[in-house]
Amino acid sequence: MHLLSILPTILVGFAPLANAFPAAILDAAASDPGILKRAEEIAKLLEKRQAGADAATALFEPANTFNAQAQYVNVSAGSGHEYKAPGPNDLRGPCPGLNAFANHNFLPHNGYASVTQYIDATTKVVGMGPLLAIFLSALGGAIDGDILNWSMGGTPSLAQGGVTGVLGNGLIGSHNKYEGDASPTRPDLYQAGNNYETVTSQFQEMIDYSPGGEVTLDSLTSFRSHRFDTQIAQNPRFFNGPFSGVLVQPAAYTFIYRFMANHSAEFPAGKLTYDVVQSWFGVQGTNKNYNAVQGTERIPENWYRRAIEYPYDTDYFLADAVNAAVLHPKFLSIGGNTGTTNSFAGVDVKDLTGGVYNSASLLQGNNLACFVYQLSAQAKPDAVLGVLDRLTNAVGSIIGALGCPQLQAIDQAQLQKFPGYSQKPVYG
Ligand code: HEM
Ligand SMILES: *[C@@H]1O[C@H](CO)[C@@H](O)[C@H](O)[C@H]1NC(C)=O
Ligand SMILES: *[C@@H]1O[C@H](CO)[C@@H](O)[C@H](O)[C@H]1NC(C)=O
Ligand SMILES: CC(=O)N[C@H]1CO[C@H](CO)[C@@H](O)[C@@H]1O
Repeated sequence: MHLLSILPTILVGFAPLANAFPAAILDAAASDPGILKRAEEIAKLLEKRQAGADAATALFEPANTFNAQAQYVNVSAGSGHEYKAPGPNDLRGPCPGLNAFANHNFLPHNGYASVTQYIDATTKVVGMGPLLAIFLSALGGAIDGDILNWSMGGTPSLAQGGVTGVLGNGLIGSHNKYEGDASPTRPDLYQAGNNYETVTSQFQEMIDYSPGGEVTLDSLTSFRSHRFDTQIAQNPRFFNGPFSGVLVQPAAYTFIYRFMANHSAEFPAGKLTYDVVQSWFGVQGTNKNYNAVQGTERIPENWYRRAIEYPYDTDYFLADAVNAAVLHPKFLSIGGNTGTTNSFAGVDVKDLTGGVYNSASLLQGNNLACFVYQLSAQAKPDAVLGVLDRLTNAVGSIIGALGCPQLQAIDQAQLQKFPGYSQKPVYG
């Protein structure tokens, strides 16, 4: 039973999203026989899934839907959401989506926002599904901030962070917890000394992997495979973490197409031209002469978000992540280089999880989803118990619905031999 699969259907018209907590949604879904039947149908379809990075599109966006008025995101002069470049004290970081939101006043311009603000902005501006939005936003608060608020860049100043005194180190300081290696356009922390600046040559490579004027989910998946191999070949401390690698890395690639593509009646599932992706990434110039200007991520004028009926929620995202892993099984190899280039060694998932999962079973049923959610809850083992309620609730409800096997803890010792894991980051 894949209950999460049908949530987007029942969530149409559900408002306000910020108050939509998973437990309530799941209870409603679980008691409706029609919905259970639909969940079974979707589970069967998923089993028959064809290889192909975008195989999930037909499944999760079954009808061609486009509503110009509802999907238009007005960022023109006078809209209140016109572009404004960040000033020297504004926080920006490794996430182009969040940077752009702050540049357009969909999030506070200083880059420090509350969990609720992140949930609102991601669901409204780009159509992230509520479960994914709650999960990612609450996790940001747990890992990077003071639970309620967190920075999309580095450590906030006291003036930005207010009175709590616990500010967190933001997304920039979340290496191996949230932020990880082999990102699309950002460098690896221990190779380049920063993990957030857009590297022009990596952006150019993404375009080169996407011939025909368009960036697609397939082209992004091939590009990801290339980035993965490149970092193994170039970064002696490359590390593919259990959460940052297995869950966040696919998001960094699929979000580009799923959230940045422009939508129209002709292309209801989205079309991502070079100029649109260029704007979102804050890149100037033209193909072969690009120039990334840090912090200038911008939502294009005349841009239409994904269909209201088809939010990109956890089930859709996980189907994309699994499809990518079916094409490139290495994406699920947890481990890293051992201090020299091309020395990648994987850990045995069985050892890591005390035998609860193994690498073959990760691709079966809901196991991959169970695994990453369970790991996310451990991302901050040093946090005071009890203060993580919001995250624990979000994760707990999702795991409950998936029927996950019990995972008590992961064996961190398995990861210590990788310098990219054991090295303490400069910040964070
Ligand atoms: C609360 C929601 C979100 C959180 C917590 C979040 C967090 C992150 C983090 C930690 C990274 C770094 C991952 C890495 O090391 O590769 C990242 C990268 C990225 N994010 Fe987000 N993000 C969120 C929403 C979004 C949205 C709405 C979009 C699209 C509009 C987006 C697009 C991206 C992309 C494309 C990257 C990869 C950047 C690159 O390396 O080229 N994210 N995000
Ligand atoms: C966008 O906002 C501007 C400023 O408020 C307004 O003049 C314009 O009509 C809006 N565009 C659309 C298509 O609603
Ligand atoms: C989005 O698509 C519509 C319809 O084709 C088009 O008019 C609009 O200019 C496109 N927007 C961008 C930013 O390319
Ligand atoms: C400094 C700051 O923005 N603090 C906020 C943290 O989040 C809570 C809950 O949303 C807000 O009330 C605070 O203003």
